[in-house]
Amino acid sequence: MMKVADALGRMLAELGVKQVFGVVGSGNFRVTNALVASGAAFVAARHEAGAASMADAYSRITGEVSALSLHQGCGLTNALTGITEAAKCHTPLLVLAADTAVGDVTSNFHIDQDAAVQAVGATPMRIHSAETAVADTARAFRVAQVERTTVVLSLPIDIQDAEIAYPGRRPASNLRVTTPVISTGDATELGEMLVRARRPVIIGGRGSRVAKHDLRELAAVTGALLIASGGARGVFEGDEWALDVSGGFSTDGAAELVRDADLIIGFGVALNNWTTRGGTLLEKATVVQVDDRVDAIGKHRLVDLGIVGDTGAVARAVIAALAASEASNVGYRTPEVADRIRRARYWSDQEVETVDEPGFIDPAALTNALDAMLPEDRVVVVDGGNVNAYPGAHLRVPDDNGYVLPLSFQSIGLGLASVIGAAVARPDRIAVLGTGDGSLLMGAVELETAVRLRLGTVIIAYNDSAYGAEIHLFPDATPEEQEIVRFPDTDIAAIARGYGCDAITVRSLDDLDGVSAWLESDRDRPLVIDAKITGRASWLMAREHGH
Ligand SMILES: Cc1ncc(C[n+]2csc(CCOP(=O)(O)OP(=O)(O)O)c2C)c(N)n1
Repeated sequence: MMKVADALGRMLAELGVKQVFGVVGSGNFRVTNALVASGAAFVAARHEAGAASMADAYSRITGEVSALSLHQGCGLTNALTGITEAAKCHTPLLVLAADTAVGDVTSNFHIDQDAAVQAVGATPMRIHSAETAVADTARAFRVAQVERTTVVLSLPIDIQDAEIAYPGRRPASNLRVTTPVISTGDATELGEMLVRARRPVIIGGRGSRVAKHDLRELAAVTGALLIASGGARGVFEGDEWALDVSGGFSTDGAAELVRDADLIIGFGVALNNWTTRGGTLLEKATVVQVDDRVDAIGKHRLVDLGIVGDTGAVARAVIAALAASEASNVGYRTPEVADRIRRARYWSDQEVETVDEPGFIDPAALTNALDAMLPEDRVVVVDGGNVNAYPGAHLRVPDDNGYVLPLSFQSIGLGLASVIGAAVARPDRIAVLGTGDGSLLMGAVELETAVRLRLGTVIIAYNDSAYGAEIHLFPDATPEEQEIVRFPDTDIAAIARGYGCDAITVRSLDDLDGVSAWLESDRDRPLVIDAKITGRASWLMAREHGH
């Protein structure tokens, strides 16, 4: 006999949970220790909001279900923003949320956890009794894994404490999942559309990551150009016919090439306002959307043809149909376009007007310089705000495991915890965060976590002593009105050193010598770059808001 909490921890480890993030209180002490005793690694965050974003980033990069362990009630509410972000991004995440004992509605910790979870778009599940707890938990793990959802499994503390026998036959240990496939007729039709097109473009979203090699092959046969959505940046990196990123982060030249397409096929991509620049990139093209979720088709943009199917299976079926008919197409792949792609691919090659203001560094010049200095084998994580375009678009990424954009909820402040999750997921790479001072300070307490984990992570704080986005969104505001979004200059480097980080203050490119020195050090702690930047609107802000 064993306690339910011990059985659940052991079974989740057996099902494949390797990594747990959380903040431990009385309600999740036992289940978390059971996971650790069965081989899972645990990272103690300093705030549940941080733990949630760490788990989210970890699972985005690895594709594995990680666990987020929370105390009942307030542990869950503290984590809700990160849980919302994960749910919106379809991160396969299992939240183990302790809950008050069944019927104990007068406990201080009591809230209606299922209603809270439902409200933010995650999937509420719970263990219902000691007898069903193991099966309930296995089901929750499977739903998170197979449906790619964020499941919050509530664990009432009285049920956790009950005694059960560990089951001999484990649920879900033998699961086969069949993916939807496309008929030969539909594959042939899609193939014909592609070979007829003169300027076809394939946009790959996060759902294209599993199909990236097939999509490169399909694009090669049909003369299509390739480009990633923001969320999937890096997915086609290295292909000579691929542009970097579609939408808000596009260079002008890349946006032009997408806008001139006569056929656009989105694979596993939402085609939202960011990826399509409010739909303007799709206006001239016939648009096809391939996704394994029917509710994704036409959700953000109406499309001419929707195909519900596994992105890889669809790509392979179309390649086979084209091979059978021996059809191929030069399409968009002309020498002139090759030259345009080379010039338009990266932001770091674009002319960007820089501002010369003594004592402050231009954020574009800073980012391009860091891009050249930092090792290419990296994971880039990007926070929100006015400055987000610089790390988001100027720092190059090696592949689709090298980029995390925790902005599905457009919440600022998730960057620091996300970069910690990314660094834990990819200890072989250098993790780099680009964040504003406002965003960083929202979750700065996790600097301690990064130091404790000895993460050699680079944190670029674009410090304009303001919520810059709000200043540039309201250019006609009076100085008095702007006061509510301006702050005194904060010595972020000193704060970071206080937590145990290495830190430098940067006011000019010459100060980046400190980065070179750190790169040559043991890199056993984070480097925080407090970059005092010129406070101007980013090119993205200027384009979107016309100033
Ligand atoms: C949780 C949350 N609160 C408020 C906002 C509104 N908001 C968007 S950008 C921003 C300012 C961000 O400041 P900072 O991180 O310093 O970046 P900057 O805009 O200065 O580049 C705010 C408050 C938000 N998106 N998310």
